[in-house]
Amino acid sequence: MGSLVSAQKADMIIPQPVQISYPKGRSTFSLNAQQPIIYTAAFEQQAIYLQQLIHQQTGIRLNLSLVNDFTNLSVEGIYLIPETMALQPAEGYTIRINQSTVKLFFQETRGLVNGIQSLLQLMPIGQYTTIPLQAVTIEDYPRFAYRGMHLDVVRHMFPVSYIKKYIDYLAFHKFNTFHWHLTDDQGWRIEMDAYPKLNSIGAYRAETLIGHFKDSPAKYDGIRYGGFYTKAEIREIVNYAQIRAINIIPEIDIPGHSRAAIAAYPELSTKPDTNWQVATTWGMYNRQNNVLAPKPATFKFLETVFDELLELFPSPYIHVGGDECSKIWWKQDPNTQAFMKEKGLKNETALQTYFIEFIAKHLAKKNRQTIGWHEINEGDLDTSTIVMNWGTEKQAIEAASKGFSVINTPGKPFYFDHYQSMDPNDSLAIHGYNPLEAVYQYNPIPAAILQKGLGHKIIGGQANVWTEYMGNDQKVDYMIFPRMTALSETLWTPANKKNYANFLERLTITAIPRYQFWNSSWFKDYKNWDLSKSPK
Ligand code: TNX
Repeated sequence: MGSLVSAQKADMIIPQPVQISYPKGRSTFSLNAQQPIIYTAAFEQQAIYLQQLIHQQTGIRLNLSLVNDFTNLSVEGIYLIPETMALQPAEGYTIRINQSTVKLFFQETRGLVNGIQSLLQLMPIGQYTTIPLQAVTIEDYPRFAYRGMHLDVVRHMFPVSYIKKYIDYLAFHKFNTFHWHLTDDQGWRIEMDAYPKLNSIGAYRAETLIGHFKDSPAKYDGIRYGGFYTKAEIREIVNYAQIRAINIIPEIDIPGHSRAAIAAYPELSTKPDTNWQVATTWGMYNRQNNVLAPKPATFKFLETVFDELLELFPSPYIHVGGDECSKIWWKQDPNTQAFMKEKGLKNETALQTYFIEFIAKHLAKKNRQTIGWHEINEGDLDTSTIVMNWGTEKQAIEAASKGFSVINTPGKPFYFDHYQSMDPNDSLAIHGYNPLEAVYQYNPIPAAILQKGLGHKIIGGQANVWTEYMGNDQKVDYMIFPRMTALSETLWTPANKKNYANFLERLTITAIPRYQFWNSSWFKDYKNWDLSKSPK
């Protein structure tokens, strides 16, 4: 048990805060187990969360002290103080440390959780009895309102314990959104009562591709693969995320990427007589019929399935996918053509818009807003839907110019399924080169959007983690770290405060010891792969 330790400097916090100031003189607060965490009833869960994290990280177990108000500040301890007046922008917090108190001010749970992360970064990792915290004032709030990480649990599935760990990664990095990709061609991963075959059939594939999907001949492992999250598990995860102020946006991907649903209920497809299977390979676009057919049974299916989803997820936003919906299957199907004629839909793009608007209207009735991948605005879509751009700046500019709010997740550089090195021996990835520095330097608001005065249309950004080539948790960790840490700063820190060299120092001092503490993998060779290397 060591008790001699130097305070971690606030300058080492990641993502970099808006403002840090040190008072004159050199006072410190000595944290020890005699001091309580002092909180009001509304924030009890976060007080317990802080207590647990300090204990895990330092060995010091603080007591909890519930108060009605903060008229008495004479006790030495950590005060969690909600403010009634809006002193900082949304999700902001202020930390004030002097020799007798640590005060964390906030307006909402998210601000408190963000402040907790900074406070923990002022403490070392290890076993201690006393920790000196240098007197400091930190005033902080995010640059973007939407700061997300996505995870595909279809191509490969991960245990509930890992989903929780992933949510902890998000909280540490001051993200506020977990985008959970729950259905796709290769599996349906969420329990559904009204359509049980989505689970008994749709949740399992006969086998999985080995190697890259462009390899020829294609090789398969011959092992049945799958599973799904039960409603009880999902409730547990949603609750876990709520304590950490992480909103979970669930995605059910329609009208394309629907092979798993079609394998379970072929009557929803354009070819009900075909013996459809859950997909066993990757990259289905245009290669296989994976689209829902427009017919009454399908629209009933969509309403029912999304209603079950809404019962589980309190999120104000629901993701309906909408990406890579191949139009050829609708073109070839006489019944679909008859439906289009009847509804006056001039082409298949208009039919895609019809699908998205059908479900968006249904969700709006239940006070939820729809998000879809950028292809949803190929036609003439109502701008109340939020566009998630996975293309280039071009698609972001197009959507913002049309009046959509945009979440920017450009393939370059926010796809963490792409390579982060050009080392031919690097672990298999889909393609590309998105090194750490590219993630750090990317401005989520493209210059052309700023020039048009549409900067406010970019509500934030996100990295997407498609798991075709990530068979287990360690591989996911390897692909997201340290890029996720860079992304956190890209989305949080004011653009004029960012500095890559300084980031790398904080990465080494603050973030990497956390990866180790969490027992997580990461890509260690990040310093050798930067923007000066040219892509393959
Ligand atoms: C395209 S990005 C997809 C995913 C794949 C990904 C691989 C998007 C909305 N759709 O289904 O996993 O490429 O990078």
